[in-house]
Amino acid sequence: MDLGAITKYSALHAKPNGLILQYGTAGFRTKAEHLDHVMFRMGLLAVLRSKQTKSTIGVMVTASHNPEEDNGVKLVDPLGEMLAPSWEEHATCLANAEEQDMQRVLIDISEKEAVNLQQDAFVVIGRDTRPSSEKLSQSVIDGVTVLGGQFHDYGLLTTPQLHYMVYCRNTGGRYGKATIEGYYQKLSKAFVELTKQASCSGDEYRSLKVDCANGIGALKLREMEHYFSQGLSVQLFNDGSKGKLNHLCGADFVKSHQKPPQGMEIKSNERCCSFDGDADRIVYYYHDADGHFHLIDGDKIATLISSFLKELLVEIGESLNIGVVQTAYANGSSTRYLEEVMKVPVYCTKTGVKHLHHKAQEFDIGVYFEANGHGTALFSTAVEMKIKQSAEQLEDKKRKAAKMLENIIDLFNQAAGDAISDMLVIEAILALKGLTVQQWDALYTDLPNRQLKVQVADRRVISTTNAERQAVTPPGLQEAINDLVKKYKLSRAFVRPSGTEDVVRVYAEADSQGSRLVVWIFIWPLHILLKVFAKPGQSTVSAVNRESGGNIWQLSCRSLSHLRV
Ligand code: 16G
Ligand code: MG
Repeated sequence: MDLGAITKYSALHAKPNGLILQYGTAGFRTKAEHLDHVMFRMGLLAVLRSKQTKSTIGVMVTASHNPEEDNGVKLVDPLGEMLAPSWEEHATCLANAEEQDMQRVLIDISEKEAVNLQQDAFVVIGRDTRPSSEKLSQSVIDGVTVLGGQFHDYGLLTTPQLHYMVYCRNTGGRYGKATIEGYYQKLSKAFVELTKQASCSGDEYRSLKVDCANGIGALKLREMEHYFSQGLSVQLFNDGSKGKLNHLCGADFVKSHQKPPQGMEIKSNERCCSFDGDADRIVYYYHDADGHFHLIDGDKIATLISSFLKELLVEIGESLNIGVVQTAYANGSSTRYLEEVMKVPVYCTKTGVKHLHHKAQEFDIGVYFEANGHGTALFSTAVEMKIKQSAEQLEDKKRKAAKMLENIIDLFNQAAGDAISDMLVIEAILALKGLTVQQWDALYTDLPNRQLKVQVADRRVISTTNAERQAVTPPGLQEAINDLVKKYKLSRAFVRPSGTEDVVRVYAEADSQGSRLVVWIFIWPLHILLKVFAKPGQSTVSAVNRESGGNIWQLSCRSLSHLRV
């Protein structure tokens, strides 16, 4: 390690005074102008991680669904996975080190992780379309080169495409070719093969409106569309030609506002979907004949996919273990449908892709989705081999199902949830099953639900357990939530500190007999409870009444009294 060079170049990427950042759920994220030093230092860290794992490491410059002015960075581990937790701590430590401590911190990390500094290092870099991304990715490259690492800059890529490249490079090309062309060809070939087998291939199955959040998804989908146009025609909206990234559009906007994006004309019963700013999330939606908006989120996507996979396994005659992984945000109706109707086991993990991904790896086939649209399916190596053999050996009908499964496996991006790949999987399944978007939506009815964010003095006073479904501290908070929840049918509520913003999130759902307003009335006392518990020493009900001007608690209890169990 040339410590002199590191000091010299680090000074050119100086850390703003007093700035403390944390490697959160999906890396570092903040205003772009505060990130130059973080990028340089993540270039350094990627080299150390690459030397330690003797593998290619990825660095993605993006802030996903955040406003255009923000940016962020995350490291991608050898199998396309999120960075290991112990290295997240090193990332935080390195990002926050004062200039004079940089050398010591780098040496500390190398010693703790037994990094062989003589080992070669290779880093691949991708970036989204934010105006700040190009310069910031150059700072990553500065960091990589100063530590003697080799690199390949892919330039503009979706986040899941970078995960795919890392996975391909570390598996000797077995997963696919580590080029953008290789990605397009692998997915499109599988998709076209699948849709060829669909008996219903009328126009309504072949066209889809896509809101690209004015982000990288538009660019990449446009490059890719002619590869799969035999099976699907896509009409792109919010393609970045005029609107601002993630502004009033994209998967996050549609999911959290439960309304369509701006800039998209929707006729009744037309199938539409939205990507987020870095194209690793997708949600679907449509307007019914009465003009009502229907959102089809990650939960319903997981249901469609896992049902289809299960049906194929039955046809092939294989009894493999298939599991679905969700988070606390999954709508109670989806969990009930999967467990009781589909008879598929469901597991719950903490929020954040890495938690779901790791859980899903425990199954022969693990399908994971967050309600917000992050997700994919993972297949164990043994399953992939078995299905390949079956596709060659079995008799006709079974062979057809095995061939289908083989193509579906190829169509998923198993390195990370991927809006483009998920979109093609969904389109293929709908075409093969002859399902309209309304029929898909009708699998079950979501319980009305609401989410709020609450600003408290220190969100760390809230800690949780049981996959974030129960509050451990402050004492008494969970009991107060329990008291509230047990008054309403099929109700569930939880609070958790956000991993990406300085807020606490509150979620509530209840069978409110069609009235979404009721859930609002249910969630407000939770909001106030949080504020109260953040200031210990007050009696709950009196403090809630005081904070709410004396009537929210009463109002909520009265309005919901007819629903009490
Ligand atoms: C990040 C996570 C996402 C999670 C969200 C929750 C990844 C790639 N992304 O966007 O999975 O749902 O954060 O944020 O892991 P929160 O902790 O602020 O609620
Ligand atoms: Mg994203």
